[in-house]
Amino acid sequence: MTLDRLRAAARPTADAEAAHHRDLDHLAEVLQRRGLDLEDAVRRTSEFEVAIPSWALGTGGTRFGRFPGPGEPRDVWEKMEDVAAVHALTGAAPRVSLHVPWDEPDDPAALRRHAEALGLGFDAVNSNTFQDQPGQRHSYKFGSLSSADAAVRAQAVEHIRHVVDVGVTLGSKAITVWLADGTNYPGQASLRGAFERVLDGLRQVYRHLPPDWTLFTEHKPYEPAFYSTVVQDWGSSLMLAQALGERARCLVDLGHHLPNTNIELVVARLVTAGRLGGFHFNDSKYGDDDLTAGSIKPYQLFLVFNELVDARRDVGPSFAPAYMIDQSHNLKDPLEAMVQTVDHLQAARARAELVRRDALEGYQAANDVVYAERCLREAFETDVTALVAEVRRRRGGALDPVAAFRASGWRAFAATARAGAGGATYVPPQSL
Ligand SMILES: [Mn+2]
Repeated sequence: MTLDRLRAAARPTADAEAAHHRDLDHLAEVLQRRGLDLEDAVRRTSEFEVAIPSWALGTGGTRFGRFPGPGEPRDVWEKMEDVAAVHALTGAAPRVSLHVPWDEPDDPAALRRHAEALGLGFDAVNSNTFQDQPGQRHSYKFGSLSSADAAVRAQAVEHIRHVVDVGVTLGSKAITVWLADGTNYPGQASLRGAFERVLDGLRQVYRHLPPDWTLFTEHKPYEPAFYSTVVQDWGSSLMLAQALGERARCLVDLGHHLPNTNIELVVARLVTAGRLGGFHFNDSKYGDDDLTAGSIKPYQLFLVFNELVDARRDVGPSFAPAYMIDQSHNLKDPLEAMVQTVDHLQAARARAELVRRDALEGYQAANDVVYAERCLREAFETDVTALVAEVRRRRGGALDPVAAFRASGWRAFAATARAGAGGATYVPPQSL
């Protein structure tokens, strides 16, 4: 599959480019009045990159059904092409977050060469101890690392270590462990015992990590367990990270919180603890909906990025969480959804870069509630369309990446090139 058609579609017409520069000049003037420098904001926003999950390039589904579209990638090799497409259009998605075993390659070294030829690298790899795989000896029905059965726990440790080994060959530097472990009924398991068994299992995984690797623990309050989840909140995740060691960090999945949770506060706490590892970006209305990041609660996404930009300023360049996407695209074309997501994330980052932080500190010191809030609203309400388009333009992407994707005819081309294998090769679960 050629990327040339995307790059050609990404090149703006003379009229579009002229209009873009007029918009950019206007924004520069608006920012100048606030004492902000457009060039500075463009440069800082350009630092943002996000990894694309291998499991969200085909249509997802719910427990009720799945409605795949034409031209979806048939295997992990074609998924790399789709990630390269997202990167070609946005200039901000140069890495893949691979799921094992869903997207485990027969030859990881060959997959790495394939990715590199497409200009891609690998972010955190993801293990799976929440499903039984064909031929698997022991079932995870009653948990994996938390299981009461030592043989089940040993199998789970072995699997996660294997995922690390695959990741080493791919050039990844981190593993994300999300555990479905939990119970549906009071009394089903010891709440303390289950946690201690998980910690013990993660210690065995941690000992297997190469010295330059990081282990991310991902919390989730409920689903599939409906009474108790072992790593149910950021406090449990932090306890694990602190018990394991310096290279264990907490991963925040935006959809893994109960309604109305103040997620930016969770982020701030983890920054203070020095244990913010990374993100799974998505959005939700009710539960772990895995909708497009910024589609439901854009102000929340901005406030999360506000904490990140603030932390970057205080901590310095060593503050570098792993930014990843975790979504399920049930209705949208998965590639359009992914491109739209990267755009939303870049826009949230750009807005956070426009917060006048010195002024905000002054308002906070003076207990000026209204002006402190106005300071954030001013940045949030700024139209950053031209700013983000400029970031993309300088990185070889499109001014309007979704429009460029449609204009390229990629999907119709893929439908022909990828015909005959029955669409996607697996049915991803609604969420993880
Ligand atoms: Mn996740």
